[in-house]
Amino acid sequence: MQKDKIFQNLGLGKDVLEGGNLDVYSPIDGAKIATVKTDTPQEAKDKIAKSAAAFKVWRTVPAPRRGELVRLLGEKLRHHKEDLGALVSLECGKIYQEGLGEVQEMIDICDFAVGLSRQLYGLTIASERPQHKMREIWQPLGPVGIISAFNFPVAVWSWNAALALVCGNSIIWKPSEKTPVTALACQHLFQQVCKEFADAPDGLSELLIGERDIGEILVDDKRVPLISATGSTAMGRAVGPRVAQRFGKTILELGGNNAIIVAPSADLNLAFQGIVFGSVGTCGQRCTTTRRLFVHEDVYDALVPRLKTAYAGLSIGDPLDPKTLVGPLIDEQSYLAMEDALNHAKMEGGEIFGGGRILAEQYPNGYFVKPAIVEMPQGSNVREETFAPILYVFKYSDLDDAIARQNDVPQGLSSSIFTRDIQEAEIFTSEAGSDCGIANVNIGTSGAEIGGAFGGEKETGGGRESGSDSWKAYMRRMTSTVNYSSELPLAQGISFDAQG
Ligand code: UN1
Repeated sequence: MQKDKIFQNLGLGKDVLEGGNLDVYSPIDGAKIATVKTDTPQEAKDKIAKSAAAFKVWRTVPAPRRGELVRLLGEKLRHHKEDLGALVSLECGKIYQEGLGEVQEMIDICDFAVGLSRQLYGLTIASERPQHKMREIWQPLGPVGIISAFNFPVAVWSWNAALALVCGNSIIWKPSEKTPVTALACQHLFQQVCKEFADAPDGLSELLIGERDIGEILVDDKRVPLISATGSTAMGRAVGPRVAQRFGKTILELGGNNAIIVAPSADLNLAFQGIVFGSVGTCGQRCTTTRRLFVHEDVYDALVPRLKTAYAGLSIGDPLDPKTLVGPLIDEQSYLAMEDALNHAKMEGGEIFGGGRILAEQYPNGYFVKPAIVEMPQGSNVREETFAPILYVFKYSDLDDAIARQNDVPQGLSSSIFTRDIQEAEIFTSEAGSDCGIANVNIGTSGAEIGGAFGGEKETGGGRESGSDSWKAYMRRMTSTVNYSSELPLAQGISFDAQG
């Protein structure tokens, strides 16, 4: 699809794409695709004020009616799935199929949130006092700040936005400065939906474009009770304490160092598919990317050479070409980080297959790389996340040892085991098994559905987004006790007789 056609279909005109001060480049060929306007600190503060005012109106709209707005957003996204999917490819470099998948995640979470808008249930709790009723009421929280990364430039926003909106909150989005155009497209689509919907107050969704300083304004603002931030552990380490300092809440979705264990009884065809998609998909730039592989010694020689053959045959190139399986890295910095990590692995005794830049003549400003497999020495581990397609492979002989090594890293996002042995599968998902937020059996580490809660432990940040009861993080829990008697009994049987 042609760039101009994509912009046109998504309603992005020259007023949005030109004349600003932030150049946006496509990672495919390094071509400038837009020069967008960034917000000044004052503009950012004004937008937060607008969002706070919008919240006061939106919180009074009945939740199922709020769901109707999200339903319309889902419809709009269905209509623009191909255009937005292609824009995602163009701006962040993932292949078109994955761009479409990302928009499908947006549609799915909208559907989920519409149902949820009639299910924001609270408990009724037995009171210890006669003729008293105690219940929990879930209340809207306030403006929700959403900070998102370049690698899922639109889906992560939608997980937060759809839930926050049905919960009665306004939303303020600070996208990655590497992918502001997809954010502008989503904002435009959302505004179109709001026009068709009488109850949407002005300022219900605000967009802050800029670098770190603009993000900090959002993070520090007391009017924003919840910051949901997705990105590196370094970013989370900066954001978490700043928000805590003002007693705000956070949902942090940070780094991963995800592993797959392949047991002797595994269906190797399944394992093979899961490993290749998990390790090279989105060019190794998903937070759920498979970064480590523990293969049992009995199946090592049946699996690892096959992976190498697949890696050698991967079609790498223009992500908008349907034949391509691996697009470019986001930028030169990512390429240099990959080179560094490979050099480091070599020093540690790793044997490298693949790696290195390709297509540099055709795309002097695009950073295409061959995904790498690194066979690591006995007993070693890799504890850092490098956001690039590097799969570290370890041989194991004892499952408990493999699980212990899988867990022995600072991150705790996603994990999986391929096995047909029910004992092994159940051990892996037991309290003594994987310590991650996601633990799969016979599917890979990436590509989670939106119906489950998404997020991880340890340095992954502990937050949960999208499905299950993640919505509770976007609301304020109120405990309300109602006395319908003519007495005022005190809890715990305390006697207190005031005279007068
Ligand atoms: C991310 O990489 O930030 O499970 C999110 C997955 C996707 C989401 C990844 N559904 O791979």
